[in-house]
Amino acid sequence: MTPTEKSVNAEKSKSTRGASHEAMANAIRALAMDAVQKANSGHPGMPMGAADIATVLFTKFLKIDPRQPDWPDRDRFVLSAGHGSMLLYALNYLLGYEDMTIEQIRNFRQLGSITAGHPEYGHAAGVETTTGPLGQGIATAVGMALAERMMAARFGDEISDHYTYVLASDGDLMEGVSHEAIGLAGHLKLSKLIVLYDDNEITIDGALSLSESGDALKRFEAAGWNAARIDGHNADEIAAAIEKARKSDRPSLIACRTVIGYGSPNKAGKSSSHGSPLGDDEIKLAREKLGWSDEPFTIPSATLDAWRIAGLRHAKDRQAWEERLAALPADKRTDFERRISGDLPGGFAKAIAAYKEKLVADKPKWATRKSSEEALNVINAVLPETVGGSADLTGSNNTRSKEQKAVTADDFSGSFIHYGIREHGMAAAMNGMALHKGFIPYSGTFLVFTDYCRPSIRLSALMGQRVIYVMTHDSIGLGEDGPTHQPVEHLASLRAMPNLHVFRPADAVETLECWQLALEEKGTPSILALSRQNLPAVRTEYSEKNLCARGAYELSPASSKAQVSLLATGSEVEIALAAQALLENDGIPARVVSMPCLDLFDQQSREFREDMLGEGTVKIAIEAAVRYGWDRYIGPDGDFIGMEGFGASAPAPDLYKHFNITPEAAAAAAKARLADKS
Ligand SMILES: Cc1ncc(C[n+]2csc(CCOP(=O)(O)OP(=O)(O)O)c2C)c(N)n1
Repeated sequence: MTPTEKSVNAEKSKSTRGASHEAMANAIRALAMDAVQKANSGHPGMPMGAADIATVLFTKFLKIDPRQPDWPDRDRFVLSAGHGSMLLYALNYLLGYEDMTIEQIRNFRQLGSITAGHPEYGHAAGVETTTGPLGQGIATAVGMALAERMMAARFGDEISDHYTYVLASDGDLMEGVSHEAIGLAGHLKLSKLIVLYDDNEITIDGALSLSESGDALKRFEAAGWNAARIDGHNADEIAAAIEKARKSDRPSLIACRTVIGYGSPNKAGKSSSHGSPLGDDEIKLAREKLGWSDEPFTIPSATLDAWRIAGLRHAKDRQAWEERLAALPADKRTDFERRISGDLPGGFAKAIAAYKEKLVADKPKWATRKSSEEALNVINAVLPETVGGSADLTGSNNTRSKEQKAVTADDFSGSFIHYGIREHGMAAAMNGMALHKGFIPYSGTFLVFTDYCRPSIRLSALMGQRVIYVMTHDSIGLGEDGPTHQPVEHLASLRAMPNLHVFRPADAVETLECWQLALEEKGTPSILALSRQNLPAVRTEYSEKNLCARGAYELSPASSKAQVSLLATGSEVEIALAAQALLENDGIPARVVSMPCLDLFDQQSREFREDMLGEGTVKIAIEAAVRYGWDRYIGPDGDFIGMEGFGASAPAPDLYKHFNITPEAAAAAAKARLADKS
């Protein structure tokens, strides 16, 4: 008999009432069947198949307190297979999370309910991260497990000592990002990361064997994990495997062989139970098979009581933890609490202001990636919560400040992470660190490789997490590496993403101001698009105000009533200033507007925007990237100087000339449009 057949037979003989394991697991199954049926959409198969795993984990191990869902030292549970969201909602209702009422379960997938189709961070308590795009959950969990160890290195094991559990499906493990994630976790020996794999051998198209012949266990083992296979319907085996994994010195994979849609007589073990309601008739049969006689959305009181008692298991642990926190020296405790709240320390603004004064005096001609490095030397000295990193481009991204020590498997006290060439895994891990709380993650790669992190950047934005992406080599200005490395459409496509601030500073002062904005915004991720090439200082006067805060400001006014407004970002601000000089020389008053963040600019009042763009002037935008998105600023009378296609391999000055991104081209365009107008 296979493990599955064994457990299906065992199912018949065990009690399915009261407070038994079977009854508690069946409560999850019943709620999942009923909610999906009522919503007429959703995924019953996964919650039904994984109900035994979840019951053991949540009743015997998971350290949480539903009455204080954000207790910092709680265990994290990540439902990586987010399509099985009803599993998590059912658990949270059964455990007694206050916000997860039976009404919410009834309103599964409906507008305004907290029970969204896939678990969404910030909607319901106990949802640690948004999942649904497969692979993201497991990769995010790596960042959580890393943050846990890093907090322990700073505040002690008595303050940070929790596990990160993941429930992952075949799809999670097939997605490429899982490879990056398990590689990083194995390398850093994140031993408190435990992945429970819902090994049901079924995906949407049918049997997993249609598309997979690999050995998941060997893959994890090769990455430095422990791996075991168990019967995912045998509570004792599940408990023993988790127990063992918790003692391991490496991260652990527990492949739990399960039957998708367990309990459904005609759909169990089949892909038909994956993503559609079972149907009233089949639900009736499943209820009979499971010995479940209660009405839909009704849990027998003995079973519900057993779950609620399980939900209370760790209240004392939480209280004891609070006492330990209170016993910390006052400055340490305050620092911990501040970091968890996400507030910046008092000295931050002052340090930025002092450094800005120095920059204005020094007028350095640095590449903005170098300006960013210098800014980080100041920032990291006053913000102990920043954690830097790079996807193997540390010397190019300039993300490592002077004092930063690398994090290693033996020493988590450092604050710089060598993510390796794992951009996607890096971005997801940063989400995990931000969600965990206690850290502000930032890390770098080339701007062109935002494409390699985009699904995680999207989740940073959707979840409103303060993750800072330091993306250097931001245009053809990178030169000889050529079109594979030269972003052209990236700025436009990133700007299209809601709740993401794309900053493209022009010099050292703007870079510092953009860093300040990125750090001060708790609920929005930022991209800092930075140049490889050196740039002149354009901000030569001190302003206490952060001029980048409204997205755009007039950098250089016209000599008299302006006829032309030159709008530019980053490295092209220099070109705009030179074009202004050419125009002024020819008697055409022109002004330059630096636009380091179009996202912030778009949020300003209409008056501010019209005023800044220069009503009645001919508007010429200059950006070494595609035009997409700029027409809303330049209007029908303006023009755009930038890229029309991919770049080329050559020294940067040659490329700017070749692609006609020059002061002369901008001045000529302005004159031509002025002539059209008159
Ligand atoms: C990145 C991504 N691609 C595709 C999907 C659509 N999708 C949802 S579940 C799934 C696969 C289902 O197989 P499995 O992961 O084994 O889940 P199970 O059938 O066991 O519930 C797919 C392709 C998705 N959610 N995310």
